[in-house]
Amino acid sequence: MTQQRYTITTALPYANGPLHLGHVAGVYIPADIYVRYLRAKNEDVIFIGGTDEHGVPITIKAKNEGVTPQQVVDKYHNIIGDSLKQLGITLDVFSKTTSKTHFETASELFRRVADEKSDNWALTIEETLQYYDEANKQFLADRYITGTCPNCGNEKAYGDQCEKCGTTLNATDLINPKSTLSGNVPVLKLTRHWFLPLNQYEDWLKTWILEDHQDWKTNVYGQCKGWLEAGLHPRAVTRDLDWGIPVPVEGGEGKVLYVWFDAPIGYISFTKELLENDKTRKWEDYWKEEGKSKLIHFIGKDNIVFHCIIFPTMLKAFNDDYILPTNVPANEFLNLEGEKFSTSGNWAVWLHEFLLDFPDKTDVLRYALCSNMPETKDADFTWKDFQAKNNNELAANLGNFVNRAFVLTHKFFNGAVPAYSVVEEIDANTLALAKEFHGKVSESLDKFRFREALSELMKLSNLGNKYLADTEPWKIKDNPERVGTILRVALEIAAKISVLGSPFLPETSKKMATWLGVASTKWSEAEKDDLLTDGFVIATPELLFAKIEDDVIAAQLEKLKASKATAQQAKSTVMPQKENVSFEEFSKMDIRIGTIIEAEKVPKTAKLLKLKIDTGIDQRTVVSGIAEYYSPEDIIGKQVSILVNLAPRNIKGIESQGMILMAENSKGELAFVSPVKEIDNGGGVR
Ligand code: B3M
Ligand code: ZN
Repeated sequence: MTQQRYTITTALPYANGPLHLGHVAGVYIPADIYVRYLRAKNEDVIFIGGTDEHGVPITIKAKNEGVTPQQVVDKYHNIIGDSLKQLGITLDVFSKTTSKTHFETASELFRRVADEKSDNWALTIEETLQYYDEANKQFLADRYITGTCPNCGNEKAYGDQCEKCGTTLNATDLINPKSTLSGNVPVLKLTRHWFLPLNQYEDWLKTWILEDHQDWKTNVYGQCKGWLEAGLHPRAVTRDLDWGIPVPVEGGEGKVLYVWFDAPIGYISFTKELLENDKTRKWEDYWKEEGKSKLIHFIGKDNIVFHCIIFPTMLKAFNDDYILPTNVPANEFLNLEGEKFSTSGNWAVWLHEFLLDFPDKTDVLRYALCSNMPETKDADFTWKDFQAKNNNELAANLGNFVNRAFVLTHKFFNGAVPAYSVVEEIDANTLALAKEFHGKVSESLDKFRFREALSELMKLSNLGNKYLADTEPWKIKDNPERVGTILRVALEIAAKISVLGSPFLPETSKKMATWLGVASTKWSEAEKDDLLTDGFVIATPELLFAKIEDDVIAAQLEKLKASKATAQQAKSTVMPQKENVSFEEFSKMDIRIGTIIEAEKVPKTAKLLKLKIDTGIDQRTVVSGIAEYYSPEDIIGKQVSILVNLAPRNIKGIESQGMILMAENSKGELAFVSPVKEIDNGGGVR
């Protein structure tokens, strides 16, 4: 059979943080299962991945951490790449959009469509009004502007989106816009940008997607339909920003390619890097029509418009015989314990941390995420469910079946694979049923129905368990031929599982194949009834899946809650800066150092202390809400700061003549603001 060629891509995550299980379930697990399946079928596949290293998310992270964007992306590129490798994601290349080849490829393709004199000229130029921060002398990317959402009133909406109600916004939609760089109100200023005129491609896109690709997943097709029916508009493909690939044509000074223009081109650049020194294959085989490669993008739902509408339009506009995606099996989102994953809120299970805590449970994670993949709607990862999947499904079903077949073979035949003798009806039926799973799993995988495919695999294991329960070989006396046939059927089922399970549970499958002496794990082998060799001595069985105890799960839940609490605290510690005051306004406040000479509780109150302070000017009474933090006997003699010209106030019937200054931490606890060396009472604070 001739090989089909495939170009399989995984979304390029921004290199501004590590991967969490949401990324893994939505993109990498399905892509890797699919690729392993294709390779087992002997197809010609390249599997492309890498990190997206441009765009505002990176510059914001750099700014927050006080490092350069390059430092940010280098750090996370490595963390992400290492964790994917450890999870067994078999990418052929894992590159980055800051690579030289990518820089050149993206620049060249931009030039190709931006050159007014060329036949491939496709972009338009428009002058638009954009928010500008006069203090920082720069145009503001949407993420650098916050304001009130016109839809829901959220005061912290961004210039491109309100994260509270989910509405997509234009920066100019925001009420009371503010620059996050200076805090100032930005002004509108003219700027020039290159646009991809999506509207000109609308009719073509409608035919290509709505008519020719009705086979796409309904969630993907539906989103595309929505976009196309709403009508497409020209979309800017350049930005005023100093991090990215510089616009490589005249008039582009100070501007960079929009990150969503350069990032998908990364798939092409990375293919070039992969095949750079390959003697037999060239990158064009996988990207140009003549290679007849099927292009499949694995992504999450928030990237659908970019991969189904914008990138195909770009490929078309390049006018150079590029292939278009055959399918874009995008997934919905995975939630965590009922809430959305949140990087800033630290509500996440990070892949690299999972791998540290459970280094030998990569297959279990793959299983848990695949059986709960957000294929058609959002799904939820819970630690309890992870434990249940391991204990009740992998250990109790699959592990148990394999273990029983192995133990019995060792008990009755010293581990040698028994030959078939008389095949009774139940054996023949079971073998016939088992044979069907090759087709069933394949069919589900061909349709990108990964959950269904995995559940078929588990049904094969059920079949094995049921067969042993029905035939009860351990009860058969004086009929070794009968026991032999039964165990042979059971072992053949295990062998089939090792082949059909290899895309899902690669480590487990490999172990099983080795233990059983399965010579070839090519996909077509699973159609046979005799994958095994008579007399081959199978390995002494080890436990395939160890149970996960309750305390391990409880510890993970604790960790999750604790990290969320830390994130909340970090967020709430720092109050936003108040409005500016003039020096005159500040100087009106008369703050002095004084010494506490008397202190007592204010009766019938929990928080108040009545203090007598020697202010250097006089001795006066001040009521202060500090009783939860200081007891009267401990503070006599302490020096404190006091605002002496605060108008006297009556508190619980006592005239309070001034205010003691207190510092407050994130928990709301108070502490005196005292001089670090003794100052004469009456000394001024300025
Ligand atoms: N970096 C957005 C994301 O991480 C973007 C994907 C690019 S794929 C070419 O979801
Ligand atoms: Zn809103």
